[in-house]
Amino acid sequence: MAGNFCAVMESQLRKALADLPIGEIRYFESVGSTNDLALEWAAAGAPDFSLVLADEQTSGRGRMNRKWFTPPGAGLALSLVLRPNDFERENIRLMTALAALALVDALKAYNIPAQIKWPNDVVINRKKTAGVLVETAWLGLDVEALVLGIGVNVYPESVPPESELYFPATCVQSETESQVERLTLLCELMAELVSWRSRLGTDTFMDAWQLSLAFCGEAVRVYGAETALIDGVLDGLEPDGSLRVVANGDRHVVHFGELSLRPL
Ligand code: BT5
Repeated sequence: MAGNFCAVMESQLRKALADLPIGEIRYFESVGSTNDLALEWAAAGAPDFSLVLADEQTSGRGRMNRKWFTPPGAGLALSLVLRPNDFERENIRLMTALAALALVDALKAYNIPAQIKWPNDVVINRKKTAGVLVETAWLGLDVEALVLGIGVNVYPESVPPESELYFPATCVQSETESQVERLTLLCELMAELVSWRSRLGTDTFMDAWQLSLAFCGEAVRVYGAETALIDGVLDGLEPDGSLRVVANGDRHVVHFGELSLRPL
């Protein structure tokens, strides 16, 4: 497996996460993308809820092959291998929300009112702090594994220069008075992931997602490669997690994976 493996950190992680029902753990000082390693590991039989964590990513990626910036010592870059049950297999579109909701809840420990910028970003005070990238490993026509990639800006060095951003960004440490430790935040995030996974798609899950939605009731612009640009008011979530936007009195339902969103 590629990457610069670090056994000391891996055993620290194992201890810190010992109380959680998770699979195996692999830690690297520097990798291309943790999602790539997790996809390879999934194909090689990684057990459910196995974790790949890296201090630095040299080719971290976002959706549509956009870049995700992960310099050393500054953020969290992790990918989880999930072996989906039947419900999860049929509701892959909820997995991005699972990761986002887990982080929103983990940040409550720091008194941070984080929100979800549909579909895959976590924002604090309207600035992007984290992104989620879910990828799928197929076996024939079946989903063999899901890889849940999560990048979190923890310290200021993790925030890319403004010139490289389409949307303002921040980091967890800049938004709280508390001292943030990456290992502690990781443990809190993992605990929330375990907890929200068991409630995936329930009313509690959908309500929490709706409540965490950023820019609700505000004028937004929704755009996507195959979808006409919509200027309207963000109205909320549909029961299946699609986004509802009202424009000139018409309701538009925007499905997953198609679009981005930004306030006007
Ligand atoms: C995302 O994509 O936000 C998903 C990011 C997922 C990253 C994780 S890290 C662990 C795992 N391994 C990977 O290789 N990826 C996952 P998207 O919505 O397409 O946003 C990408 C855009 O966000 C870029 O085009 C930049 O404009 C901006 N960006 C890049 N790095 C950023 C950062 N650290 N903080 C804020 N914005 C960033």
